Formats: sequence, structure tokens, C-alpha cells
Amino acid sequence: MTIQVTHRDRLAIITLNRPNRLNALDSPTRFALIEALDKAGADDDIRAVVLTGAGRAFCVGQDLGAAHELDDCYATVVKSYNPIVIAIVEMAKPVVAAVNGVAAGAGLGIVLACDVRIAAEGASFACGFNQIALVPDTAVSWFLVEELGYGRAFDLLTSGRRFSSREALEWRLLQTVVPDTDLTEEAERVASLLASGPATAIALTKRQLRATPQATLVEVLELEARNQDLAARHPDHLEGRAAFAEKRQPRWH
Ligand code: T3D
Repeated sequence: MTIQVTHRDRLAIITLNRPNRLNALDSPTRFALIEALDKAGADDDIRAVVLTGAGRAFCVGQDLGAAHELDDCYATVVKSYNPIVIAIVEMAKPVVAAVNGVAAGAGLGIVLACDVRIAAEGASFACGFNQIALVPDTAVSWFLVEELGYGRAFDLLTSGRRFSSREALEWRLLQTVVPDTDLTEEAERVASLLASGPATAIALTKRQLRATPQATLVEVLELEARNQDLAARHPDHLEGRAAFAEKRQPRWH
């Protein structure tokens, strides 16, 4: 199984599982990942997802050994890379990247698509694409410019420079860096915390934040108003207010 899924409490833990290929993505692995993400998104018992890699890498992007997949890059990207990004960003649940090792190429894009990014101290990152005369895909261009601005994005992409977890944290590509041995526990702790939160409000917040970069201020104000209306009508809001008034922890639906 190139993608392994385990369920723990209300978490789906999705592991890229080709450790002897540094979790490089071949076509079956990409489609299995899309399926695992879609299933987690549709499963009402799952409230948050952790995405990680087996072995010493998180994911080194396209399996360069599967050369035939590069014959029709447009189809490969549109049919199997883009849907991975879309499955993560459109999932109405938080997705936590637990970056256990090197993330390169599309592997970097997958990390950047996640809502929370936690990395092991020993993990590292590289863009990769230009070094084999390809261009960034898997939304790497979008996320790097969004998060770092044009200049640093251009430098990282064209130089191919490998950068550390510490640098990624400093540049705010990551939320947390932890000792290697603490990664799983920390990622699952953060995911569990999110899973125990008010699911609808968190899902609407995610949708709202994801829409913001493309929208005008006026559009964001309208979206906020509409989502606030939805959230305010949800039983979780009544519970939140009651818990606040009674000075107790809320019990979310
Ligand atoms: O249509 C389409 O498919 C287009 C889509 C493109 C999406 C993409 O993701 S393109 C970008 C593809 N990825 C890369 O270009 C990254 C290539 N790898 C590297 O730059 C380096 O390997 C790393 C920086 C990731 C890690 O370096 P290091 O020093 O830790 O390991 P290494 O020695 O370079 O690699 C170890 C082994 O993994 C090595 O195999 P060997 O010699 O031990 O048999 C290496 O060939 C293999 N490996 C690394 N990356 C890939 C890979 N094998 C297949 N595919 C890879 N992407």
C-alpha cells in the first residue's frame, strides 16, 4: 500500500508509504492519495487529518523513475496533482502536515497546501523543479509568492537551494518545528485539538481564509457576513454562548 490510512479517535492519519523511493509520487500513489483525502473529507467520524511520510522523507515529488508520466505533463498535472491540492484546500476539515523529512517538488506543494504545517527539526525542503528544467506545479508558485513574496520565491525556485526547518519556520512557511522524536505526538496533539473544536465554525473559517487572497475587501466582507449567519444559526453557537455564560467548557455537537 503506497498510501496508508489509520484512524485514531477522530483523526485520519494518511501516510505516504514508499519509503524506499523517498515517498516519490507515481501515478498509483497520487490517485490513492486523492482517494484517501476524499474519503477522509466525506467521513463524518473524521474531524481532522494528519498527512505524513514513512521513512526518512516526507515526499520528493514526482517519481522521476516513472519517466512515461512526464510524456503528457499537462494531463498528469491536471488529473492527479491539482486534485491533491484541491482535496486539501477544499476539505471542510483541518489538514495537518507532519513533515518528517525532506519535502521537494510536488511534496513541497503538498506541505504548503496544508492548514497547519509542523516539521521535525531534521526535515528539509527544496523546490526541485528548475533543477530538472521543469516549472513549479502543485501550487508551489502560488503558495511561495503568497507566503514569501516574489523575490524569495524566485530565488528558492531558480537556485534550487535546500532550506532547513528552522529557515522555513523563520519565513513562516511552518507553524512549529519540534525535535524529530516528538513530531508524531505533536502533530496528533494539534490535530486532536482541532478535531475537538466547533467543526462547522472551523470549516467555515477555513473556507473564508482560503477565499481571501483572490477576493476584494468588499467580497470578503460579504463572505464573512454570510458565513457568520451560518455559524450563528448552528447549535454550536448556542452551546458556545451558554458555556461562556456558565463559565464552563463547551460541549460541541
Ligand atoms: O508530469 C509530471 O509529472 C510533472 C510533475 C512534476 C512534479 C514534481 O514534483 S517535479 C520535481 C521532482 N522532484 C525533484 O526534482 C526532487 C529530486 N530530488 C532531489 O533533489 C534530492 O533527492 C532531494 C533534495 C529530495 C533529497 O536529497 P538527498 O541528498 O537527501 O537524497 P538523494 O541522494 O538525492 O536521493 C536519495 C535517493 O532517492 C536517490 O536514489 P539512489 O541513488 O539512492 O538509488 C535518488 O535518485 C532518489 N530520489 C530522490 N528524489 C527522487 C528520487 N527518485 C525518484 N524520484 C524522485 N523525485
